[in-house]
Amino acid sequence: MRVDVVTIFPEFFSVLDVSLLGRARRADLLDVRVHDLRDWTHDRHRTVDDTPAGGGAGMVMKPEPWGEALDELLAGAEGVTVLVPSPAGELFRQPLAREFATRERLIICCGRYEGIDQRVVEHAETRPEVAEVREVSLGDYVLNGGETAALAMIEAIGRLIPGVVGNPESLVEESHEDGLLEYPSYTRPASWRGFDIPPVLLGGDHGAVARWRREQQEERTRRMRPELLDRDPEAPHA
Ligand code: 6GU
Repeated sequence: MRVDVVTIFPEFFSVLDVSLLGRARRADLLDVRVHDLRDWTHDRHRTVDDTPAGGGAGMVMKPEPWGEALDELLAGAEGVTVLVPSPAGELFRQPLAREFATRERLIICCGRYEGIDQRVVEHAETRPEVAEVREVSLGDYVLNGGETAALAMIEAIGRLIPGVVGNPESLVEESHEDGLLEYPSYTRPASWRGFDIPPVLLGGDHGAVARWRREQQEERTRRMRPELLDRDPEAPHA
């Protein structure tokens, strides 16, 4: 998979050199290319923002540099998914990560300030190289820009690409893969500071372990995230 990131803070993405995703990039499983939006400006100050039409606080990212960035990154491409991180987008959840992990090419447009001129999205939707434009939010809180959200999305998507996570079985028994939260995990020692590993996990009865884990998943989900129990786990926007 190739991922192009357009941002005014390319340094933000240096963390993609480390850990699992760094290894995946060096193994050519994941081709992440980070671009500075200001490279597509033409004025001396490399201006990327302007005041909002209609008035109001803050600044809005100008459409022209974004249009030129997309012109260049889309040249000769087809079937590209354009992601625009935004607190006003659809919620990014595990089913969306799974969907985007099947794509050959992603372009992530990281906005700052009050966001990007909406016509950038509208125009991108008309481009023949673009399969879809998705405005996506991490959750109901506000970040200063799309960069942190883009990193989270790249990690959630990237780890689902075959070969990125060493043991694919570890992808199955995880929070949100079956619509429930994960069961709690333990390792040695059996007793630590007066706290014991639940005895069923040490008894060797695999059926009993599986039943206990399922109960724990349901109990934890009811306690932490009761709204998940009423939802179709395959429905990304339910
Ligand atoms: Cl994707 N962007 C911003 N700026 N804030 C957010 C977000 C995205 N998701 C949650 N908060």
